Amino acid sequence: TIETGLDGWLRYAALSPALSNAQQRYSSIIVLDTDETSPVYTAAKELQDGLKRILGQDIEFHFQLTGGSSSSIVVGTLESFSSAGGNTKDIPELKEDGFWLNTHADNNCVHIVGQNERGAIYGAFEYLMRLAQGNFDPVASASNPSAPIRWVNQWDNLDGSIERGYAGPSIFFKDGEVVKDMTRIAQLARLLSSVRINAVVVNNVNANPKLFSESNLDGLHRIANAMRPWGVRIGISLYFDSPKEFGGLPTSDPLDPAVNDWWNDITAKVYRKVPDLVGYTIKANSEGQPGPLTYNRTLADGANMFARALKPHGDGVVMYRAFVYNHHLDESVWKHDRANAAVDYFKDLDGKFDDNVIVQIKWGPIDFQVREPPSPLLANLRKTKAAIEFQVAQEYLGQQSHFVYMAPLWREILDFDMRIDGRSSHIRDIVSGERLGWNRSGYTTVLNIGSDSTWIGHHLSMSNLYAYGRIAWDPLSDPVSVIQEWTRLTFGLDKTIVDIIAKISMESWPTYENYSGNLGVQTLCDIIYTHYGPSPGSQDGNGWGQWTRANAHSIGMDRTVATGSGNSGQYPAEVAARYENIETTPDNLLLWFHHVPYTHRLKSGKTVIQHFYDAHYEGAAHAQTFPLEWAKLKGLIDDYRFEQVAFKLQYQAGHSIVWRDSVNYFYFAKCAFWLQGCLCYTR
Ligand code: GCW
Repeated sequence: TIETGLDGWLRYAALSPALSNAQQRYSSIIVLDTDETSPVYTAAKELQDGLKRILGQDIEFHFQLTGGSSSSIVVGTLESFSSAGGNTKDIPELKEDGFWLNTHADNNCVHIVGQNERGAIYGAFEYLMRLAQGNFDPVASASNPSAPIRWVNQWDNLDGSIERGYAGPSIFFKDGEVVKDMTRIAQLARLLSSVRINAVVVNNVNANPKLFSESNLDGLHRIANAMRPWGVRIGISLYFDSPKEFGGLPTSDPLDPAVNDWWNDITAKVYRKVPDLVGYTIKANSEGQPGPLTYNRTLADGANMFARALKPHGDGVVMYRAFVYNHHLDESVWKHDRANAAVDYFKDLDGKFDDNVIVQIKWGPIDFQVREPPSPLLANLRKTKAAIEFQVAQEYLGQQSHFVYMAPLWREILDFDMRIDGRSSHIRDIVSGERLGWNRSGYTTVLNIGSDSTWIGHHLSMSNLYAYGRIAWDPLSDPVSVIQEWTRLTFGLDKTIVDIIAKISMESWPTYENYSGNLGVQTLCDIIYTHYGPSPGSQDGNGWGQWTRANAHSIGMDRTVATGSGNSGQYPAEVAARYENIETTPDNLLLWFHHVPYTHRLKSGKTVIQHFYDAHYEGAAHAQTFPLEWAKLKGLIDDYRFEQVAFKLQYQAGHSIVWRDSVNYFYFAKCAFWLQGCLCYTR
């Protein structure tokens, strides 16, 4: 059979006889739930299927735990396990979604016990994924999530297109409607569940109110039903002006009682179809979207309106996006700075949001660039809870035509210490809720799964989805171990495969940064529309505010308090001081925070312009090694995926040269005359 990629990392490839014979034979799977739609039942079916594929064992189901059950795999929730007489005394405290896995329980049994149903399925996947890697080491331990919110956001449009999607049409929508066939949706839920992602927001944040049509509400019901057995809940993105444009009201003013009634009614309708809706995601007053500011109300007024509509129905939350900024900024004003927007808009509203509102903050102040400092808003909300937004979609990182493994980038952000009030404040501890005592916060990511059999457009890019799940669960997950695990599960256990894929992956981000945009200048791609391919000239001279302020002599955004936009001052004191001072700003963020002559010397001793030239040559040269490394895997993995990845890496190698030459020529042309002048002068 052809390995299409559809199973992702859940291939459950058969272990070699030497390995599988070393493993014990199981007598039965004991599932402590008879409801066939429950994640516990799904977990048991997954165990049955997985053990057949990995170990070649045919194992039957039973529903009762009896004293004599030996060599069984028992799967249940803490509640069902203890009421069936299971021994819970060794199980430490489990948090929501956590699980206990004991592979050497009494009578040669394996115990998989979830704090809830999701925990049970997570535990089952954990066990299967260990076996699939040939790992039979005994384990008796609990695993708990760092944060309760571990979501993904699809940017799917009702017409079936996907904003920033690079893997074919939507699996959720087609021609204005939810699709009929739920096969791919259930398959996606399986993949998400295996990496402990607990919710999907199914439609684009640039939302369409026609999502509320009767047939689409029925469609949401079908999607939720298809995903629920895997423990994955759904949420939806809302269009702020729906009352006006869909409901026929004269206004969408969040303080208008008729508008509130409208949202309350529609929310009740949604809950009738999706009783476990996880919540709403809101993009408002952002990039032309209407929002509360349109009606002279505060962002909190807007968010709270949705929060109150959700409140009577359960634990649903409003994920209110902090991506609010003016996209008609005037670059001629030195102090204008899009990076200031999130703090400017949200800081003073801290504490004014209802308890079930979470502010969803992109990890950097601008927009998923190849390098940014962390968003200062992550250190400016105390009482209002937050979630960090990552982007598995490689919008600015080569759009799945290039491969960039993002776990190291995410770790760098999560490991960053904001020093709130002069105390240790790693971003991972802020978003987990620990640092500021929040009870509901966490992670989300933009995801651009499509109907392509690779799911995401590039087999290797699926590692980013896997890594996202791992990191949201445990932000201390090691990017190298994560890619190694993913590789074993996705391509095979052979050490050469694991070493080569880990090597390419770990080198991919620095390489891309070198040939796309270094020193914190951002990804020098086309800014106006595609966000793909080199176009350094497009950064400036428009209202989007992703500027470099490059002229013939100098380059970079002056974000200092002393002479610039004051952005460095949005960080807590210690961090602010570090970025305010050019000496203590790391070179990789130099042009993010400072405007300097091209002849400015870096800590390496090189000038900025020389670094640009050299880095682009080094980056492009390094990208040439990827297809060569990959070629060593011929015959070690299946031909189908081998060829597809080989093609992509070859393309990337070629395109990196286009990047190199476009960027270098652009800056050479921009400053060559001036530089020549400098040289003559110094001579
Ligand atoms: O990065 C920009 C994207 C838009 C996107 C927006 C957002 C969904 O280019 O395509 O719109 O961010 O995050 O809202």
